[in-house]
Amino acid sequence: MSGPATFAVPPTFLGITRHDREAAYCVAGIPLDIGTTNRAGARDGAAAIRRASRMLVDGAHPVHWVEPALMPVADIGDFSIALGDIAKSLALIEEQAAAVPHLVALGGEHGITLPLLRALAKRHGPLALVHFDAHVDTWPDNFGQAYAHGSVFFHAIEEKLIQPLKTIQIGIRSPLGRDVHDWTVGKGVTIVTAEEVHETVPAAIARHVRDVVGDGPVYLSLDIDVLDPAFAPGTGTPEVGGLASWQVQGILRRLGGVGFVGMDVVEVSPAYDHAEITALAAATFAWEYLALLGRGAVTA
Ligand SMILES: [Mn+2]
Repeated sequence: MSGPATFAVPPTFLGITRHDREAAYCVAGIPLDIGTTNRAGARDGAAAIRRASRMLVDGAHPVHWVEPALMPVADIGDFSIALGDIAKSLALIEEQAAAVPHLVALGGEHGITLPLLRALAKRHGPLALVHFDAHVDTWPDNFGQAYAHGSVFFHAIEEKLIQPLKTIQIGIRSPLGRDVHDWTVGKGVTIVTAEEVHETVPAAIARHVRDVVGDGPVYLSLDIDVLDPAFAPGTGTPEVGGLASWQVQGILRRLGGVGFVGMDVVEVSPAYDHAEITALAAATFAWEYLALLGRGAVTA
């Protein structure tokens, strides 16, 4: 083991000192949380995830044998947003995402995913989607606000940014209107409930994911509230009965070769966190994603 002790690495994601947008993978924070429907605070999520990521810099991934911190990854800081203005913030986020080759976005609330998908769909066409969440996020609006964090995938489907037949939602369990559920399933989205995940093993869920997304460009959107509040207390809309950290990790580790073109991890709200439990889970999932893409590559 060489380099600084984990507590002394630079305060970027994985201590990364590269900051240019030409890197193969760019990590950025997106501090938007004004579209949250319950507890706010995800604007501070990226900083907490960066700090917690220090636990992941002192060795290689023990399955993929790659060190994400040594991959061609830049931490490009935080995106600009428009204070208090959702529509203008979404436009700004899309513009900044369009300038990055492969983005790993640290939220922020789930509303940030819509402009990220808009930018990617312009580049790749409609995407397949792997979506971890407690909620379907296909409400047509949230309490009258069309672009709040529970409407992301309603718009993504309506705007043809994603292919519903190649979309899989994992961990779903919140209360929701039957009409919203039926609209989602009617569009062709595959819903895997949290209970279905509990009744099987990560390898089976990973196989299901591969079957649904097929070939071609795939986006990964990971709402940290997919985890049970025991594993992710630091989030705005917690729901009991959720996944354990190891279940999400076990699924992600088995998605090698899937054609991912970007990811986000959203809804980390540090003010409600305890002992960095939530932030460390989020940091670990972004690290798992990078390791998945870098496995087999020579990085040192
Ligand atoms: Mn969500």
